[in-house]
Formats: sequence, C-alpha cells, structure tokens
Amino acid sequence: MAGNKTFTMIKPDAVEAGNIGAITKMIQEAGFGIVSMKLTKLSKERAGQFYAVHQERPFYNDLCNYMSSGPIVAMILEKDNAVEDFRKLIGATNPAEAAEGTIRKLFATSIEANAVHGSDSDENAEIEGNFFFSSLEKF
Ligand code: RTP
Ligand code: MG
Repeated sequence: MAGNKTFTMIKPDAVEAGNIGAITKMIQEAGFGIVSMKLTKLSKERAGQFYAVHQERPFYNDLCNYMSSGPIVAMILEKDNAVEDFRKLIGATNPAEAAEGTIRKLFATSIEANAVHGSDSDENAEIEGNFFFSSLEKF
C-alpha cells in the first residue's frame, strides 16, 4: 500500500518570486495536510548531500549552486497516496512539458528553476523529511 507522506521544497526561484503563499495554497487545496514546515537555506555542501543521487549527472554542479542560491521552504505533507498524487500536482520536471494547472506549469521558469521538489518514492520521502526535520518537529 502506498504511504501517506511526502516531502517537498519550494525552491529558491519560487521563494524569490514571492510565490510561497500561492504554492502553499495550491498544495492545501489539493488535499495535502502540512505536517512540518520551515524556511531555511542550504549551503552548497548540504544541497550536494540532498541531491547526491544525481552526482554523476552533468547538471549536478549547477543544481547545487542553484539550490543553495537563496532560501527554500521545506515541508512534510500528508495525504493518501501522497508521493504519486503530489508529483501529479507539480507536473513534469521541465515546465515546458508540465500539464496545464500544475505548480511547475504555473510557477517554474526553466528545467532547473522549476519551483518545487517532490519526493519520488515513499522511502525517499522518509529520508528527505529526516534530512530537514528532527523527531521533535514531526507530529
Ligand atoms: P525534484 O527531484 O527536484 O522533485 O525533480 P524531478 O524529480 O522532477 O527531477 P530530477 O530528475 O530528480 O532532477 C532534480 C532537479 O535537478 C534539476 N535538473 N536540471 N539542467 C537539467 O537538465 C536539469 N535536469 C534536472 C531540476 O531542478 C530538477 O528538479
Ligand atoms: Mg527527483
């Protein structure tokens, strides 16, 4: 059975553009509850750890620079079938390919500066939530 938690970040481009409120509203209106939430900033090293799975990819260094370029909002979200439903809500990685009405279609500016992150599995949702939140910050 699919898990009921996922993890997201509102990425630096969307925070910088003033879209924290609009994106959070879309997330809640889509039926996700916010379990944990914080505004923080990743160092390049921490961004590299978070995206370590991509370290052999050509875009890795740019991705780490971008993800550490400004504040982000980290959230643990709750909903039935959370991982899959959240990835539907955010749309394709490249906003040019994202479906109408998705968060990336509305707010992303490029394949890199694509407004939001969404975990790709229940296992990674757990790992990524624990990357940002202590047990005291999770309810
Ligand atoms: P995310 O992990 O952030 O939710 O995004 P995703 O699953 O849709 O895409 P993924 O393949 O995991 O890539 C992670 C992030 O790396 C940046 N990226 N840049 N320049 C490029 O070709 C490129 N490809 C990916 C994006 O910020 C992407 O979300
Ligand atoms: Mg991914």
